[in-house]
Amino acid sequence: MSIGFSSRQAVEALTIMLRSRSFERQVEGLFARKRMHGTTHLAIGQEAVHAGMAMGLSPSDWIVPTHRCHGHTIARGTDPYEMFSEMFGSRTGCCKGFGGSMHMTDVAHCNAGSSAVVASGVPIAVGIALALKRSGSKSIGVAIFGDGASSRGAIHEAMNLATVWKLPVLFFCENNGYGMSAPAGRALSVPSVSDRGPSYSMESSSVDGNDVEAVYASIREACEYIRSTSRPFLLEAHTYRQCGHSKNDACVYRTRDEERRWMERCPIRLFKDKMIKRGQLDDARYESLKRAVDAEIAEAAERAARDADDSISLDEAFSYVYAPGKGNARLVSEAVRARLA
Ligand SMILES: Cc1ncc(C[n+]2csc(CCOP(=O)(O)OP(=O)(O)O)c2C)c(N)n1
Repeated sequence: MSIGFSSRQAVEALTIMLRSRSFERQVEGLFARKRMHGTTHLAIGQEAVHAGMAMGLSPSDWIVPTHRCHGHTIARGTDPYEMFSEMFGSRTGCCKGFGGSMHMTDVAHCNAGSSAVVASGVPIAVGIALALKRSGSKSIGVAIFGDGASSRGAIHEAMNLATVWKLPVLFFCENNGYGMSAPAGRALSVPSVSDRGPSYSMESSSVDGNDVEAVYASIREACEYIRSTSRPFLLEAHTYRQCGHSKNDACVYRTRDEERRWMERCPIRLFKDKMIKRGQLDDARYESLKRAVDAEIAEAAERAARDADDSISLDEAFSYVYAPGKGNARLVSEAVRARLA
């Protein structure tokens, strides 16, 4: 199924993609200037997946992203200031500065949180789907994972259980061609991750992950199926990360020629050209939209950098982790505190 966005939807999709790209460029700069520390996984080139998914889901569907989570988090509606603050380790971060780049949760936007442990979010999304089903909700759980993660055991257990228990979960594979330096073609037992659907009696399909309208349409179609049958669906989006796996990756495992070919299919450029051709955009409007987005994101980054020294104490952190008045929790917290002292 393919659809053409209305002008309003097209501007929304373009804006989400530009915000995702702009956020990643800011992070790249902050790391390069040694203003931000640790590591980070950027998703430059995967923006059509972020926008197509955010627009295709209902706001009450629960997503569980991966370590490469900034784009999905921003697309879902999380405040970029809270995301930058999270990466600076500040109290104003979306996880009070304790999660960092790879662990961003935002319950208000039905984002159950990402994790550094590859594939660990997939069983969590299945658990969320079980809870939603039992509560009579029409919302679904969305497990986002990469081609590399697709070979981990937890995913196979989760897919099997989701089919056996008929759970409303979307398994969404963001296949960017590589798991770190391992090409998907050498790590997978099947040509495409979606080929695995039938072995779980699960409907599945794949989509061009650099075409935002196609991603949106596939998500809508999959969600309709899941909501009407309470069965899981496996959707695979083929895309490409234009950047390295994490910071300081010289990408020696792939050729410059391959990168060039994918750059020509940059999702933002593809969609911008499509909009211009349809009369939904012109160059001046594009430039002013981009300028506005870049200014908004830069302002959020600057504000977060100014507040960066304001981190919470261990005591305060424990007050969020453990509910007050629970004797055992108190003991655990004392023990952890003693170990860290
Ligand atoms: C359980 C586990 N094994 C290994 C790693 C190291 N690791 C971090 S990212 C990554 C590759 C994941 O590839 P993929 O699932 O395709 O996602 P992508 O990074 O391409 O978005 C690996 C192996 C990890 N974080 N967790």
